[in-house]
Amino acid sequence: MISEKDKTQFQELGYFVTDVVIERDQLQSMTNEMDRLYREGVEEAKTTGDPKVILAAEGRRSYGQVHNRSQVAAEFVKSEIYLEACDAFIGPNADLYWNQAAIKPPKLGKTFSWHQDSGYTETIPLAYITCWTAISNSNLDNGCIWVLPGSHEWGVLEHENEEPNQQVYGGLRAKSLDDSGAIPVEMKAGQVAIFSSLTLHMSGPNTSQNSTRRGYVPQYHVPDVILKKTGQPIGDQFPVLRNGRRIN
Ligand SMILES: O=C(O)CCC(=O)C(=O)O
Repeated sequence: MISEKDKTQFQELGYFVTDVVIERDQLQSMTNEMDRLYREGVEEAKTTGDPKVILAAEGRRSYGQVHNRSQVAAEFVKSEIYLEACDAFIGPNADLYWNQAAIKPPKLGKTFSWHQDSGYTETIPLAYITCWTAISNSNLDNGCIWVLPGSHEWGVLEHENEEPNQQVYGGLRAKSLDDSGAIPVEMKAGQVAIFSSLTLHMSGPNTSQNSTRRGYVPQYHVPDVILKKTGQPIGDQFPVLRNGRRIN
């Protein structure tokens, strides 16, 4: 699934995009799971009776540690494409480091600003991989991701806090960035954008009328990864590959 050309592009530009590599029935199962998480979040918010809390749940972007809430996801994170990517870019031993369902509902889905994943959490060792998977079609209208090719070679940039507002989710954003070389990564359902945790990326708003953008975003790292700031273990630490073989 991953060619020598893909590997070279990953080394040189910090990212590449696969063909459609996820089967249709798997996409449907993951869609169902992501929609369930979204529905559960909204239902829970409704119990508060607070319109602000409900609106926040309706526009919510991210659901973490999906593998703990979905057996389908716990299997899906061991899909062949991910294991191949681990073997190519992490090594024969790899763990799921973090995973999230990244949902952008129509009209409510906002911009997620430029950042490096390593800008959020610096780990030892530093670099890991993100496998941004289009569970539904992802395009400029519904808020696809953008990348800055070559930015994986810029080191960890300084990031600053960004307050949420009507346009952006808020969180951390890379400081003083020239994003003139940015390119949108439009994907069909079943394609995967594989990039380094040092590659700068962002995603735009969902301006569509009725297209929910569903991304599933597993990240992989070496086993026993440490958070630099604390010296403590960090992440899902969910083994997927040992000695080049899938963990069952
Ligand atoms: O899915 C998105 O919109 C962006 C997700 C992302 O960049 C992240 O969580 O680091």
